Amino acid sequence: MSDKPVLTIALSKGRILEQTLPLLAFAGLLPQEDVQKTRKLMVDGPDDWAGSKIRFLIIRAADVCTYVEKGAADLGISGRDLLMELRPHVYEPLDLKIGKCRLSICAPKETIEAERSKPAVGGRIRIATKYDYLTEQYYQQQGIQADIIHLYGSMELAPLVGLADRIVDVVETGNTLKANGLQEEVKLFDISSRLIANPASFVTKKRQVQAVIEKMRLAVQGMENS
Ligand code: PRT
Ligand code: MG
Repeated sequence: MSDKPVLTIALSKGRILEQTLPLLAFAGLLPQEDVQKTRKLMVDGPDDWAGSKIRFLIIRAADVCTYVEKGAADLGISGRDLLMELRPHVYEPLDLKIGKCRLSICAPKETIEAERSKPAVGGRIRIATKYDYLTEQYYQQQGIQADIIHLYGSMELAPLVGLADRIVDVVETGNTLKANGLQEEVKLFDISSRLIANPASFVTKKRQVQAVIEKMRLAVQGMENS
């Protein structure tokens, strides 16, 4: 019988994926092939999981929000940084407690020291980031004029070559900052990855979506206690 409902779960490839797999394993929700090796973007999961057929989409972290918001996926896993920046219309029922990091304003050591002795008044500052919205919001609240320089990656380079005065980026160990002579100046938010759900799926596939949320909740608890 192939009339089982299909439940589609969007996974972020890249650094979150590795930490997602043990949670999925705990919940009995493993993909049928090695998603870290395959070049397939859509991979089957269990054929009969709480009465539905599971499939996974393996996509760029920033695209997970879009797939879930538009209903191309019923559920997904996304970093809180991206949820706050992109503000998709999705439910966020569970903190998975993986992909932990923080979103911070960082600057060269010399800049921070110089401004400690002589605070910059007025003037504009240039911030390199891929978090345009969150950066703009923060500086607006501070009453500081900020020019956002949008970059797609390796933000840490921008202050070194005079492209920007500061960066707003994710920091985990701080090693990348250190290697590039930068320091954390202000921590804006603590970040972890979240399970997200399409609001319509929440209604039309309520039983299956709830089952995934509950199993994943137990998986998070299980991982915490292990
Ligand atoms: O890298 P790519 O452009 O393909 O995609 P992406 O950056 O959107 O995805 P990915 O996989 O790099 O990140 C996905 C999610 O992982 C982010 O949205 C965060 O929620 C989470 N996360 C957790 C991180 C980090 N830790 C992290 N360390 N995302 C990025 N980093 C970067 C950080 O910006 C720094 O440049 O890793 C670098 C090293 O960090 P340190 O402090 O450990 O040196
Ligand atoms: Mg990255």
